[in-house]
Amino acid sequence: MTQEPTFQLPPAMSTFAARYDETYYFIYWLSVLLFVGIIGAAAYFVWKYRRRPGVDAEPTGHNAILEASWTIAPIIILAVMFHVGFRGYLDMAIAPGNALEVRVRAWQWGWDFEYPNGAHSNDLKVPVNKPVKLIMSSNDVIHSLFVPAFRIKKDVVPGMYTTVWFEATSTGETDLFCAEYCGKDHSAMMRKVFIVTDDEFQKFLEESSGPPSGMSTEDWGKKIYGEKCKSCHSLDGSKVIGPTFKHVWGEMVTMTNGEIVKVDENYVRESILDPLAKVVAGYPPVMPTFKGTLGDKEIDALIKFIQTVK
Ligand code: HEC
Ligand SMILES: [Cu+2]
Repeated sequence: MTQEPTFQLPPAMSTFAARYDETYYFIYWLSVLLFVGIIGAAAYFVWKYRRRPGVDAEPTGHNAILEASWTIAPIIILAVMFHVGFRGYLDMAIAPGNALEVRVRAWQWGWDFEYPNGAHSNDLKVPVNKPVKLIMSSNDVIHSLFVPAFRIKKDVVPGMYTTVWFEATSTGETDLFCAEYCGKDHSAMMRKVFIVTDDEFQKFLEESSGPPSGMSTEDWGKKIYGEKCKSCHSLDGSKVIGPTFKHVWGEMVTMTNGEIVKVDENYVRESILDPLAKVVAGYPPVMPTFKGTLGDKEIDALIKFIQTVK
C-alpha cells in the first residue's frame, strides 16, 4: 500500500520506508525535546538569575550526580541511534540473492536501465513485491540515483560499480532524480519509476526487447548464443556439454526414451523453455531453462541463427 506523504516525508513505497521513517521521527522528536528543554532552561535561568539591586552573585557549587547523568544519558541515546542506523545501513547495503538485477548507466544528462533479457528503457520499470538490485555506473562524472519514495540514494561513479536495492510495496509511479550536481542539465535527469504487477513487467520485457538498432535478427541470435549458449553448444561439430548446433536444423534426433524428433521451430523452442521435456540420448539432462530470461523475440532470433549454422 502507498502510504500518503506527510508534511516532512514523501510517500512510502518500499519495504525500507517504515523503519527509515521511524528512525527519522525518533531523531526528529528527540531533537525537538532537547531544543525545547535546553533553550527553555537557559531562558528560565537568564530570567531567574538576572541582576537585581541588593542580590550578590554567589559561586555555584557542583553536583556530581547531575553532571554524571547529563554525560551518560546522551551516550546511551547516541548508541541507540548508531545501532538503529547501522542495522538499517547493513540491510540496505546487501541485496537478497534472488533480487532482479537491473544495470544502470548514467551520463550527462540521462539514464539507461538494462534488464536481464537485454531490454532497455529510460524510465525505470520494476515489478511490485520483488527485490530489485541496481548495479550502477557512470559514463562521465559522478551522478547519484535518488528515489525518495523508496528511501534510497546512492552515488553513481565513473570507473566503478555501486549497487543499491529496494522492494516496492505498491504499484504506481514515483519520481527518480539525480542528486549530485553534475552540470548544466542536472535537473533534466528527472525520470519516472513505474511499479507494475509481475505479469505487466514480463510483458514489458518482451515488448521492449529486440535487436540493437542496425543489427539483423540473425546476428542478434548469434550474439545471444554467444552470451547464453556457447559454453555448452559448439558451432563446429565438437561435443561440449550439449550437442553441437552444426547441421542440427532439420536433423532427426533420438531422445533418451527412444523417441525420434525432428529439429524444427517447436522442438528448439521447447528445448529452450523446458529442456527436460525431451532429453537427447547420450547427453546429461543439465540444460537450464531459459523461461523468464529469454522472451519470444530472442527465441525467434536464436532459431533464425541455428538455421544458419551449416
Ligand atoms: C549448461 C549447459 C547448457 C546451456 C547453457 C545450454 N544448453 Fe542446450 N543443451 C544442453 C544439453 C546437455 C543438451 C542435451 C540434453 C537435452 O536435450 O536436454 C541440450 C540440448 C539442446 C537442444 C536440443 C539439441 C539437439 O541436438 O536435439 C537445443 C535446441 C538447445 N539445447 C538449445 C540451447 C540454446 C538455444 C541455448 C542458449 C539459449 C542452450 N541450449 C543453452 C546443455 C546446455
Ligand atoms: Cu547527474
